Amino acid sequence: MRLAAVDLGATSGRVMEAVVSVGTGADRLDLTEVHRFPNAGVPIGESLYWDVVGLHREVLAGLRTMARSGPVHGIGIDSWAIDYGLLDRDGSLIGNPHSHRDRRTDGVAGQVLEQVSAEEVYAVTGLQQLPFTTIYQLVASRGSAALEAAETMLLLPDLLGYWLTGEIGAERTNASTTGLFDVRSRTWASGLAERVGIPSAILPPLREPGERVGWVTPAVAVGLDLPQDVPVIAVGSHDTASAVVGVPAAQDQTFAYISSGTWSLVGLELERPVLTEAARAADFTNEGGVDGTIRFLRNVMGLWVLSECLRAWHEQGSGADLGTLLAAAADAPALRTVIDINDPSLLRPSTPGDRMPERLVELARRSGEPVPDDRATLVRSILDSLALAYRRTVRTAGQLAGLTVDVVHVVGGGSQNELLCQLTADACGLPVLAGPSEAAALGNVLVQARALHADLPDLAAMRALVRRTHSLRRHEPRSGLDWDAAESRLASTKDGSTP
Ligand code: ADP
Ligand code: LRH
Repeated sequence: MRLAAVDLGATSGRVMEAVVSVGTGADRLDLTEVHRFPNAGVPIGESLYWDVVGLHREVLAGLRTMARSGPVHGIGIDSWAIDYGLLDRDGSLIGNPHSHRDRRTDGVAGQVLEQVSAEEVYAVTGLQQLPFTTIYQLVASRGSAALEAAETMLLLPDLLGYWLTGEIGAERTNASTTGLFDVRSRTWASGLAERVGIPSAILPPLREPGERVGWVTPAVAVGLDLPQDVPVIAVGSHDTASAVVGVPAAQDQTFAYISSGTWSLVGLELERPVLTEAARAADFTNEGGVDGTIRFLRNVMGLWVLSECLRAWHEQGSGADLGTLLAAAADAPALRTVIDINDPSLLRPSTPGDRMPERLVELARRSGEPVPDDRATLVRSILDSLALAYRRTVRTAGQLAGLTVDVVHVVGGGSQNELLCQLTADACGLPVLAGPSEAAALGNVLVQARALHADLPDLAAMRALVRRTHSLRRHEPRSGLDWDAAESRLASTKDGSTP
C-alpha cells in the first residue's frame, strides 16, 4: 500500500510517501520525501504565531505531488504537540494559532498552581510543568473575544485533518499533552478545565490512533486530483508518539529513547504512568502513547538552541553550515563549558536585540563556567550540555520507573549528528543506536498500515519491520571524559530553576 505521512516539525514540515508491504516474503517500508518546507514562528508585534494556513497549503502541495505519481491509500498527520486553533460556531478558525514560545503564558502556570496545587494537577494529568502547556495557553486567553466565541479547540494535526475531511475530534496521544487530559481514565479532565475557567465544551470527542478521521472532502479530492475514497487516518498525531512507534528497539532490550529534533524528548516507554511524588519532583511527564502505552519522559531544550544560533549567525551575515560547525566542534576542547541547557532563558526565539549565542555566553558567565570564545567552543558547549542533560534524564527515568536501561535509541533529525550521538553514548555509559531520522513519519505510516489491515499486530511487530528495513549507526560508550565531574560542576552552579 502507498501511504502519505504528513509530519510537521517546528523547524520543518514534510510530506513523505511510504510504500509498505508485510508478510509477502519481501517486507517493505520504503520512505521517500515528497515535499519538505521550512517552518518557524511568525512574530506579529509582541506575539508569536504559527502560519497554519501556510502549513495547510504546503500539506496540499505535498499530497498533490504524491497523487500525481500513483494511488494514495491513506493519509496520516502528526505535528508538534500542545498548540491549537479555536473554531467558531460556523466551524471557521478564529485568529491564528499561537506558538507555545509566545510570551502570553509568562507567569500563568504560577497563578493556576495557586488555585489547584501542583500535586493535584500531577495526580490527574501526570505532566511535567512546562509553562506553555495548552491549559496555560487557554487560561492566558480567558476573557478574550476569541475564547468567548470558541465552540471547539482543535490541536494542530486535528485542525489540519479537519480541513481535509470536515470531521472534528481530538486524537488521544496529542490530547494527553494538553494538561486537560486525565492520564488514568484517558478522558478529558473536564473538572480541572472548569476549575481554572476553561469551558470544557470546547474539548472535542476523543479518537484513538488507528481510527478513521474521515474521507477527504469532495473539494479536497478535486483540488488534489484524488479519488474521494481516500481516508485520513488518526495516527499518533503527537509527533513524539509517532517517533516512539518508529524506534527500532529489539524486544529483549530495555531501551531509553531520545526523540531528537527541535526539542529532545528523553525517556522510557511504560505500560502504566508513574505518578509518584518522586516523579513529580523530578518533573517527569506521562504522555499517552499508541496502544495505551505511556511516554515517561522529560522535555530537554534540544537542538533548538543550536538552530537558533545558526539562524542568528546567518542573520548577521556570517552564517556557516551545520556540517562545518559540527566538524569544528568535534575538535574543540571537551567539557570545557557546561551549562543548564534547560534554562528558561533559552526558550524564546533569538532576536537581533537578544541573540541566542549571547544568551549562552551570559549563561556560562552566570554559571561560573569558562566563556566560549568562538563558534566551535560555543557549539561544543551546547552539545556537551545536551549530552549531560540526556545522561541525567535517562538515569533518573530508569530510577523512577525501576528499570535498568540497556541501550539508548536516538531518532529524529538529531540522530544524524554523529558527534552528539557519540557524546550521548559516552555521557550515559550506554550504547547508542542512531536512526532513523524520520522515525515520526515511519510511526505515522505504521499505524496507518495496521488500520488498513497490514499484518502489524503490535508495536513489537512495527519496530521489527523498521529494524529489518533501516540501518542504524551504533556508538559504543568511550571512557576518558569525566562526566561525573561535569555533572557536579553543573549541579553546584545551577540556580534551581530546573530539576
Ligand atoms: P523537527 O521535526 O522538530 O523540526 P527534526 O527532527 O527535523 O526537527 O530535526 C532537526 C534538527 O536535526 C536540526 O536542528 C539539526 O540540528 C539536526 N539535523 C538535521 N540534519 C542533520 C545533519 N545532516 N547532520 C546533523 N544534524 C542534523
Ligand atoms: C516535539 C514536541 C514535544 C512537545 C513540543 C511542543 O516536536 O511535540 O513533544 O513538548 O513539541
